[in-house]
Amino acid sequence: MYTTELQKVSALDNSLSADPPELVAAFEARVAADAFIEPKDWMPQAYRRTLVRQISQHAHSEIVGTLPEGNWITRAPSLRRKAVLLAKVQDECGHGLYLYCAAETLGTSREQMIEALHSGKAKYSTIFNYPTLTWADMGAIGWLVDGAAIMNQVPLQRTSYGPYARAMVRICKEESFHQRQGYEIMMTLANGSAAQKRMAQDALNRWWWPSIMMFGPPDDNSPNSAQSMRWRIKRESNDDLRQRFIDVTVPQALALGLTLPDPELKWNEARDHYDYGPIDWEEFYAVVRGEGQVAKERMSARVKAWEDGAWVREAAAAHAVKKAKRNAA
Ligand code: FAQ
Repeated sequence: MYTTELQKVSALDNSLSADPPELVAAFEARVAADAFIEPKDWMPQAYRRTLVRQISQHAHSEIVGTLPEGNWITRAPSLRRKAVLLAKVQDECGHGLYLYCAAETLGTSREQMIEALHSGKAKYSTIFNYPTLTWADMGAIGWLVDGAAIMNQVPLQRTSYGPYARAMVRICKEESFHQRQGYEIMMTLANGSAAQKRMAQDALNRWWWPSIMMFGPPDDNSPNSAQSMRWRIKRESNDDLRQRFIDVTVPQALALGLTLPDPELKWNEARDHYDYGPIDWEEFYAVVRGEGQVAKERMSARVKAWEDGAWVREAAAAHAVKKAKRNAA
């Protein structure tokens, strides 16, 4: 019922040829005052569209992001590691659900968002199109991928759309546990046998650059950034977050006794930051276009899960109808 009302609001928005200037001015004043915009508040159509795009992509990333790790649940090296990995994957499913719910408050149904993912219209993070080859990849994903996700998501706790900001508070708490469990796996391997240390180094070599790319294109080539920053959807730029991630993560790698696969990485006293080598943006855009190493497998796994789960959705819907009838009687 809630969604239906919001869908009406959304339909009304779409029927307007332009946003009324007085409503736009009031909206912008609220954003400038750092007030949250809530689902039933008036908002420009483009703000709504940008939020649905970003939040649904974020939700899809959480769900698709369970696949590389799911691959290792049955092969975790101990019962403790298996239980921890299972809990992490379960958290990520939960993150996806909070985020789909936040996007639904904007008048877009879960089915529409999932259809957009499966038909290739909606994106998900490039990082999940790389294969997980060894157990050390579970360490590297937790440490680097969750580490990058936290760096990006902490500012989103102050994003201007209330339901998204509130979802991010809980997600960030769980992501920091994920980051630590990844680092702990890396610590164990880096302090283990020579073969284990080699495995940790190999995982770092493969995951470093894709993690750096997660923050998105450079600021001067990021078409959505300027407007999203003005609307306070994004609070910090792609490059600033990327730099912060590198500055925090390099000392962690050094503490593990591992080396980073970037010969140009060097502390710059004058800038008070690490300098880093050129990023292969060709690779990034190819993965965004769907040419990632395991992109096809990822999407076919999601489509199969959706199709296999059809009977569960039908049963839940039939149960809801039965329950509503019983309540009405
Ligand atoms: N992958 O103009 P911008 C996680 C697209 S969660 C794919 O800079 P924007 C948890 C972008 O969509 C990870 N596409 O765009 C976990 C746009 O295309 P569009 C996900 C990308 O939106 C851990 C175009 O390029 N996190 O990891 C990527 O202002 C471990 C131009 O880019 C979020 O989604 C990319 N990496 O900034 C789970 C956080 N980067 O849409 C399991 C929320 C850019 O116009 C295991 N999202 N593109 O067709 C954001 O903060 C932003 O959307 C950015 C991109 C920063 C990702």
